Amino acid sequence: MKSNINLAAKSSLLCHHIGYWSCLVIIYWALISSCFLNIPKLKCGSISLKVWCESPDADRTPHGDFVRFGHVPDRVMDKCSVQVQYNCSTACQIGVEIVISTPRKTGVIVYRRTWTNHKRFGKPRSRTVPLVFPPAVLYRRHFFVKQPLETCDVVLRAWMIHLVEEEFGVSRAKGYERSLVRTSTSLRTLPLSERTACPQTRSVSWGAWLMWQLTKDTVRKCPHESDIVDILNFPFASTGETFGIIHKFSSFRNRDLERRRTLALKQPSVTLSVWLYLLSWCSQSVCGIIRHVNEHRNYESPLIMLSDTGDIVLQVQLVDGEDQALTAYAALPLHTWIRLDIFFQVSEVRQLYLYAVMCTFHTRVQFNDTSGYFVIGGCIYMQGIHGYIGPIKYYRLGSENFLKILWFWSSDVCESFYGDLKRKFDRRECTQTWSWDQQRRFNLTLSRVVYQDAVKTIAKAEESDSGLDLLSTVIQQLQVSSCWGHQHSSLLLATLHLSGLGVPVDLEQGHVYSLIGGVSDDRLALMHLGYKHMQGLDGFPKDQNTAYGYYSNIGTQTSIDCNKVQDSSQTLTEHVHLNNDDELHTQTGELGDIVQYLKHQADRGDVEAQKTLAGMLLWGSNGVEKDIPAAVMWYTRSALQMVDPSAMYDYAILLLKGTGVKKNRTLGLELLEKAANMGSVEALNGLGWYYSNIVKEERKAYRYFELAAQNGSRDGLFNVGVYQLNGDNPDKPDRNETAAFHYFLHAAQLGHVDGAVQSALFLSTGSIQGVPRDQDKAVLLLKRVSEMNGHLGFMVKDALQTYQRGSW
Ligand SMILES: *[C@@H]1O[C@H](CO)[C@@H](O)[C@H](O)[C@H]1NC(C)=O
Ligand SMILES: *[C@@H]1O[C@H](CO)[C@@H](O)[C@H](O)[C@H]1NC(C)=O
Ligand SMILES: *[C@@H]1O[C@H](CO)[C@@H](O)[C@H](O)[C@H]1NC(C)=O
Ligand SMILES: *[C@@H]1O[C@H](CO)[C@@H](O)[C@H](O)[C@H]1NC(C)=O
Ligand SMILES: *[C@@H]1O[C@H](CO)[C@@H](O)[C@H](O)[C@H]1NC(C)=O
Ligand SMILES: CC(=O)N[C@H]1CO[C@H](CO)[C@@H](O)[C@@H]1O
Repeated sequence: MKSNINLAAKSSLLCHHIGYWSCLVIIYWALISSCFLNIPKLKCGSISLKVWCESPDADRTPHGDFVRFGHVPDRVMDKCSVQVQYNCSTACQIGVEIVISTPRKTGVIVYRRTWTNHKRFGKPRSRTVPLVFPPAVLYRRHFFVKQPLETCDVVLRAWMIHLVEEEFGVSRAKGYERSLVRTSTSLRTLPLSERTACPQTRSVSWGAWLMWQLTKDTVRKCPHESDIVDILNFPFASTGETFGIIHKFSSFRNRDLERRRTLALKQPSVTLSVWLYLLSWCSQSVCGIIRHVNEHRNYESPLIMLSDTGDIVLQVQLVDGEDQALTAYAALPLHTWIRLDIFFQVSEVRQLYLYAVMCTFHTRVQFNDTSGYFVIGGCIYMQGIHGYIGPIKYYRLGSENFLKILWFWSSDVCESFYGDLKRKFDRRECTQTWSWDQQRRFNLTLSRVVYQDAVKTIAKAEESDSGLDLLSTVIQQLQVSSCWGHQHSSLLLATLHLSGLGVPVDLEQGHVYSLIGGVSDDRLALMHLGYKHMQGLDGFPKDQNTAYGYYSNIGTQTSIDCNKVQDSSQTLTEHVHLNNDDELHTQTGELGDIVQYLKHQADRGDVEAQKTLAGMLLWGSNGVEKDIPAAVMWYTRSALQMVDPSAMYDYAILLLKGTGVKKNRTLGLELLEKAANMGSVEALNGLGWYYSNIVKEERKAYRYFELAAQNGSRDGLFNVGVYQLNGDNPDKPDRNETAAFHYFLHAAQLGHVDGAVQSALFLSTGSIQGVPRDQDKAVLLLKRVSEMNGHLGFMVKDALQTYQRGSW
């Protein structure tokens, strides 16, 4: 009813070219699409090597010394070797090392082999070095490996130092740090659960074996913590509105990591890697991809946005409070998966590639990821992109080289899911009509006809022997109509694939169609996605942040829908248990006994019957057709003839809003006052509404709202909350967000839709004093009000009627 806190987007300036902190945006898509052409997985890595890592002179000295790997294993395994090629211009020492990082410790050298070279200088040579990995890295927990190590990162590196006469024989433990040239590569490792047991190499005493058998299933747990965070591991369907995912970072529990992070705040070095699939460029000047809102609710670094020309706009805040922005002119392609890698680092970045932009700032950048929260997609301050976002990886402590990231991703990139998503969107019959602009112009009538036809075919399928064949036709019809942008078709397809009705269960197809439905902002598709993510069903990752992203959208739509009584496509939702005959009995429509009985009683002047009937007619519930004039007639009778306070209130609101009856404020106010005097709590709130919206007397309005709230009116509670939030109460002009939150929460618990949306936002961001973040509670609150959505009610009613006819 009132607007919320507003936060103005900060100004965008062009960057100064006097360096200190720099950032680099790299956009890959040529690279990624080549992966989709079914080039074997490893090729992705090697392509990226060629494209991105050509820096000719970085790994050799002017004298021609170099060290590099020839043949190198791609993963951690027993009994393997690496070939090292090197060229010494003078006496030198070469070393090969394996360095591992575990969730608890980083940079532990577990293997080192060194040798010296005193002859044949200036000629490239090569040596094969056997690699020995500790069993704790190779195998799972077993008799011989009691404490296996979970590794985040295994790096194989080689280095070379020149030997100076007096240094012979001196400890060379610091070889790598002092080296002239060096090289490294990441090795893949298996997670603990996928490793094999260590082969038995010696005999074991019976007693020791028995002890092992007794204790082997006790699992030692240590907190897993990594500086690489999967902010999202499943695409999020972003509708281009102000709804998105809220993510909050906490400090590392691992002291080692936390120390590194706090030290790094002075010289931030972070990397963000985001997958995008755009359906259109931004419809306003900028749309959010990822934004950081700090605890004072100002934008902080970084803000990554998409412009209306498809370019990437990056904004950072400097420590002196100034904001700076730069644009990476990319004109991002639509309808293809793109990966955006954004590096922020202190050191100067030497390489500059096609599609890469570098910018340096004159002073330090303000960066603290534990402050405030991050938004993916839209939030109340700015709309999000239209398309899909995710997966997203965030390297909190930065990533030293691009290669390592590419490596990290290359195994995910070609995974069939994304391939499938791409195939789906790039299918030929879709590409002709799938363009969003065209689609808006396209007449949806046709796809609706196809959909209805498909639904009819389903009904036919159950009666026919060739039912399953018919269903495969249905799937084809639905695919066409989904391509044309018919939302219910996408959802129905998703349901068929996920539940395996008429087709084998196919989760990937189910996911693809669920996401297509979600991005078109369809209420039921959003609710479907939110619910699956909340519960982690059907292969959707369980993730309350994502669930919140969907439910906040549907919650807001529910609040808007609530005010559209006249919309014929919604009705009140009712929970009906199909196994309860009595409940089913009340749902029998106008000709049913209950409704007939109500009509009879209402005619005889029973106020309760009149009000119930009026409610049914106004909303079209209990199988009754919506009939607003008839509803108004019954309300008029109960209010004016029977002098019933709650009917008076309902009728007064219809009069004040002019719903189904001619607007009459005088009569409306008179009825409200009468009803309030007769003890109607709703009427107290209605009076507040009258004074606040119609005659604009805030002091009087607040007093009525407060009275209503004290008497347990959920609307009253919500309205008092709004006054507290905005500081609109003339007697107490200080804003108190904590108090506002508690009013909203109280209203939400009584089923107030806007109260739930507001309190869930505060719970999700954890941004106000005394209200800790609680994403689970936020999702639950929103889920409850979302299920009151009138469109869901319409669907349920339809489904129920079909059920009663005994049809599929
Ligand atoms: C090896 O080093 C020598 C100088 O020490 C240089 O002349 C030669 O070109 C180098 N060889 C290669 C293959 O780089
Ligand atoms: C980062 O933000 C957190 C949370 O607001 C705060 O406690 C911490 O002091 C900040 N660190 C720095 C260095 O500003
Ligand atoms: C679009 O729909 C209208 C009815 O809503 C219909 O009269 C018209 O023929 C349709 N146009 C096309 C191009 O299908
Ligand atoms: C409002 O209702 C009152 C009482 O029924 C009536 O006298 C008055 O004419 C109505 N005003 C309008 C504008 O219809
Ligand atoms: C805000 O409201 C809360 C709870 O109602 C109260 O405890 C707190 O003192 C208020 N703060 C201010 C600044 O008035
Ligand atoms: C209509 C009604 O019930 N009003 C009561 C609301 O609560 C206040 C105090 O809490 C009472 O004084 C009112 O009579």
